[in-house]
Amino acid sequence: MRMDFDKLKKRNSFELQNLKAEGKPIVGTFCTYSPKELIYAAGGVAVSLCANDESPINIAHKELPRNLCPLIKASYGYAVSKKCPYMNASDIIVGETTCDGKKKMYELLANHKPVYVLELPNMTNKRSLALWKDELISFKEFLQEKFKAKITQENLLEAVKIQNEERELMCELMELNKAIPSPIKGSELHEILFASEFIYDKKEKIKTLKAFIEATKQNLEAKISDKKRIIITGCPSGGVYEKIIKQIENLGADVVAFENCVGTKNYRNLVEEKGNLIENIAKRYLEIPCSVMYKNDKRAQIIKEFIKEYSADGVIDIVLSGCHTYAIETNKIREASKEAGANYMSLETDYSRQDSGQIRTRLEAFIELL
Ligand code: BJ8
Repeated sequence: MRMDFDKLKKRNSFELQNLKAEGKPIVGTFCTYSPKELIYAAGGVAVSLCANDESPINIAHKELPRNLCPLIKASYGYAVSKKCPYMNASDIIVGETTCDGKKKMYELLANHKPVYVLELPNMTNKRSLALWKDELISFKEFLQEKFKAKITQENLLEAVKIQNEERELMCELMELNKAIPSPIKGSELHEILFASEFIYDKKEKIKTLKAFIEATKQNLEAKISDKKRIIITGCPSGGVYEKIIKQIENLGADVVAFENCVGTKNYRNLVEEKGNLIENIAKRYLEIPCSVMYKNDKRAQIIKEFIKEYSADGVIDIVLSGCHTYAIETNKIREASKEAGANYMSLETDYSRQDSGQIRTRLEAFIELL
């Protein structure tokens, strides 16, 4: 069944070219805060941009500092080297004022591509919500103007509903791993989550998800398993998949959940379908428990809940080198993990392979301890 996701991903990367040829607006996104509902309501397609390997980082070093987060350098390197097909196909790139590195990268990126930056507030209070709602209204106007589109109550509601349905299914899929033993290997789940970001036909994606969930449910077996169960949290894990996620499995433990933007951060919380839709969209996105927010207490709470719900033995917090906000939150997440009865380890790393041996040794010691 997983093959269906791979096939769909491959086919749809070709389809992106067809969508472009048909005149569909293609909007490149970097972050979970990008309000996809507005893009879809404008008749556009939101595409995730490449940022998950070290190949373009040297090019980025010509303009960006070496000690910057690898995700930002890879994003920029891909953009200037024109090696990201999704970036090349994009009519506009949408960014948000999240961390400082990304903000400054967007300034440089604007020399290569049209960039629209949304001012994401730093807090989640009432005033911040009002600002964010205003930003979304301006973005809506921008999309209408740029793509000669009309965003109506009807097409926005349709976009909200389809995004909600996808979110619910993605959460259902991830939550299957609460079972013991977890039915989906962490590496497989990561690949599905990753691939699903590149499937543009929402209806087909929903169909494939439903079939996958059903097939997995039917194969659930109640067995005794002594495999240690690990939750991944922190920075996005796409660029460190081989040296962390795969390695954990090679060492005989299971990754049961991803509390990051590859996983649950992208899908938790629905947009309320009644009332003022722009305000509801603003509220939903402001709920994302990202470390860039002051104060981001929700993440520690979620970790505690996840440890119980997924019967986890350990939490591994991925900190990409140069990511100060996630690095600062490590103490909070360590405390939360301890409180909920799980062991904790933070792993600071970048996209290079230089520390693979060292990471394997640390993972080995951590898993032995569980
Ligand atoms: S919602 S996690 S995708 S900002 S890792 S670039 S924070 S220095 S990726 Fe992120 Fe949106 Fe938050 Fe998710 Fe900066 Fe940290 Fe690098 Fe980061």
